[in-house]
This record gives sequence, C-alpha cells and structure tokens, in this order.
Amino acid sequence: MKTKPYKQDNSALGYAVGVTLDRFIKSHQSHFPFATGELSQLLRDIALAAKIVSREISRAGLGQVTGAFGATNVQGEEQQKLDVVADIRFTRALTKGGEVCAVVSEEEDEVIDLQNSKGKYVVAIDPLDGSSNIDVNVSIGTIFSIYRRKTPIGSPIQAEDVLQKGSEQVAAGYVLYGSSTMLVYTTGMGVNGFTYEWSLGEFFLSHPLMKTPSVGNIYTINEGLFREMGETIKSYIQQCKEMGYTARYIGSLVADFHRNLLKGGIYLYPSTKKNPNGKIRLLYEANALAFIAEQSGGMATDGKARILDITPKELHQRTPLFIGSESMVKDLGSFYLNL
Ligand code: AHM
Ligand code: MG
Repeated sequence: MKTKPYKQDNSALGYAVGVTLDRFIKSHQSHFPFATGELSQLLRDIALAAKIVSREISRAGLGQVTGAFGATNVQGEEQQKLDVVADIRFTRALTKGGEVCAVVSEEEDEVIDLQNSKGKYVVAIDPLDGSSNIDVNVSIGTIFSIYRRKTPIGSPIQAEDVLQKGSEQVAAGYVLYGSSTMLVYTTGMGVNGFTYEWSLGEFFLSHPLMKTPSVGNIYTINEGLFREMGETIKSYIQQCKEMGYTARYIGSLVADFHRNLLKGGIYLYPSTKKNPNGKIRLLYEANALAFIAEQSGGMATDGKARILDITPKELHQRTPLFIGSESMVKDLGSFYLNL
C-alpha cells in the first residue's frame, strides 16, 4: 500500500499556531535554567481563573453581576460587582495553586499574605481593568505581573518582596475580554498571544512572537481631560493632529494597549490636575504592559524614566504612562527634556 508521511510543521520552532497554552508552557519550560515547573503551574492557574472570569463576563447582562458592589477600594473608586468577582476568582486560583506567597491587588488595600510557606512568587494584579466599561459590554481586561520573592521562602513577607522594580518581573501578561478572549504574556523571551476557544475550553496560540510596528498612526488619550493637562502634552497632542494621526480611546487600558500593539500607536495617560501623578498604577498596570511593550519591540516611559526602572515606594503608586511604538514614544521624548 502506498503511504504518505505526515508532514509536521516544525518550522516555527515550538511557536506553531494552534498549539494549546498548556503544551506551549510545557515545551518552553526547558528554556529556563533550573526550572522546577512552578512558574508554569502559576501561568496555568492564571489561565484557569481567566476562563472562569471570561464566563462570568460573557453572562454579565443576564446574571446579577453588573452594577456597583456598594463599596470603594483603597483608591476611593467605586467597586463594581464584577471587579470583586474577578478579584475573588484570581486570588482563589493563586491560593490553591501553591506557588504564590503574596498578592498585591487593585481591589485590596494591603498585601494579601496567602500563608503559603512554600510559595516563591509574588503576583501583582488588576483583576478587572476598565471599570467604567464593565456594565456597558465594552472590552475589559486583567493585568498581572509575577516576581520572585526576595526574602527566604517561608519567612514573613517583606516590603522588598512586593515593591520590586518592573525590570525584576519574571513574567507578565494580560487577558483581554474582547470580541474574543485572549491571553497575552511574556517570560522575557518574546510575547505570545493565545485565543480562547470556549467550546473546547482551551487557549490556543494564535499570535506567536508578537512584534509591534515601530511606527504607527494611532494616538490614544482621554482628550476630555485636555484642560487639565500640562503644556508639553498639549503640544504633543497638537502635533498628533497635525501629523494626521487617528484618535482611538476605549478607556480600558488592556484593550487600548492591545490594539496599539497590533497596529502601532501610542497610549498616553499623563499627569493631570486631578491626578498629578497620573492615573495608571505602577505595580499592577504599567509594569506588566511595559514589559510586554519592550519584549515586542516597543517602549514605555513616565516622561522622565523607563517605566521598568522605577523603584516603587507604595503598593498603589500611580505613574504617568506613555507606551507603544518605539518611534512614537521617542518622538514624544523630544517634548520632554529627560526622556
Ligand atoms: P481602573 O483600573 O479603575 O479601571 O482604571 C484604569 C483605567 C484604564 O483601563 C483606562 O485606560 C483608564 O483608567 C481610563 O481612565 P479615564 O476614564 O480617566 O480616561
Ligand atoms: Mg485598572
């Protein structure tokens, strides 16, 4: 009988589109020296919680999970029910997994000590970003950063374990609950994006080794705050208009960042009169996206320094954020003296 050998697609060296997240994580674990599999398991825990949160979000209009929860978080922002649901789902997944000793969450005032004497990782997370879009069926996201703890495993959690620079991240990513649900993450060896196939309950590699265009024509900023902004940023916005750039602003950082990552563009959240230090939180919003931006060829700055070089002083510290295509962030730099 004549047979035909099956031609396997090995061309992409482990980056074949369609591979499941689980298999991808497993096959890339060996790239880490002394890997014990804990980081891999941690990424799987996050993916599992993301699936559950994705399910809750997709039913948002039907269940009783929309609307305000009736409390404010440490930053004085009104918590939405889905904010709280997502916080519980992710914290539970991280607790059960056993690899994490502490969690910093947008929704919690203090560091959560998971009382896990074996955990060597610290996670900073915004469980559901884009609060203003939760109830109106517009894309929202989850953002996470993973750090190795500095103090010995089993000892009490210290400030140095949680207040680490972004450059110390061992992995970071986001989940976008958009027209499809996507998980995008990096462990410092490129950025890969996975799309969730709900009927199979799996994330599949759909965007291998993502690279952001070095030039783009999208600028993303809440221009409604124009009067509250400094002169430098006003001039930059004016230049964007003169260059004929397209304005796009969803108001969910993950969704705005993701679009610009794929198409090329710059996201700006500057200091304003209301928020002199900007609005975006360093630990669980800016750092993760800055890591991903750099890994995909882009840049991220607060207008003075590289985001990943900022030493955090507080858990819920805010920062101005300018992030996206390299040439656009560099161009913005010409408006700032020390960029
Ligand atoms: P949140 O974490 O409370 O949702 O706030 C962060 C969000 C970002 O997703 C978004 O880019 C920004 O706040 C929008 O702010 P504004 O409404 O001031 O434009
Ligand atoms: Mg947020």
